[in-house]
Amino acid sequence: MLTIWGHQGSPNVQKVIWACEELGARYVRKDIGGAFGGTDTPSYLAKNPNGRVPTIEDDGFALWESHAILRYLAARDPAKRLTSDDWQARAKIDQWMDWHCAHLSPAIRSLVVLVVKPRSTMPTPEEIEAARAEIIPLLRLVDRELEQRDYVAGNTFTIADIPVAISYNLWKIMEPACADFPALEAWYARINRRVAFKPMSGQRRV
Ligand SMILES: N[C@@H](CCC(=O)N[C@@H](CS)C(=O)NCC(=O)O)C(=O)O
Repeated sequence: MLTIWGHQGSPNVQKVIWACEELGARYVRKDIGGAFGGTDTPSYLAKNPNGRVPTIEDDGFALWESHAILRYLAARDPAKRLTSDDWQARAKIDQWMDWHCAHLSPAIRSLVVLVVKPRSTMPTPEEIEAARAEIIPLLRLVDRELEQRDYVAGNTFTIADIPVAISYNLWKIMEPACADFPALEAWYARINRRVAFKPMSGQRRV
């Protein structure tokens, strides 16, 4: 039985829950991190010395970093439903997951920090605009790519769609009126039809 360590308000934990649900993997989830605390205990740090969530444990094998976990879950699935055996197709999946980590995720996080996370001072309109200006070209890039295919890394749903959808969901929570990305919106409608995504799209905590 797989254990997921991490509270479900965390976007990085949501990625892992979503992949498990897609794969029908049996798991238990243990609340830790955020308001639950507990990530600084010796027993948790022994599993994840980075002291963040998520971490998974699979028959005594501990793994952290949400994208490493997604790759692990996809590789462990005998039918490889969320990845590919073709090395070039898999490289494309990796490319988008790395792009998400390096570019989209930090840009979205800058806006989350300004408009969602509790702060002692109000963000200025200039700060918000600067954060939006980092995000919009990245979303436009994905929008252009999705004009050419149905999913982020190809014509089937893969683990590359998961982080991008979790980030786009956050963007839509923060910017409900901004829907200037037709191909991205069409993809997001396809994503929303996935039963495993429904609980994630309802998440309002960040
Ligand atoms: N790169 C890591 C980031 C992990 C991370 O920063 N997780 C956040 C939650 S989204 C965290 O642990 N924050 C501290 C906490 O929730 O206690 C990953 O993708 O797993």
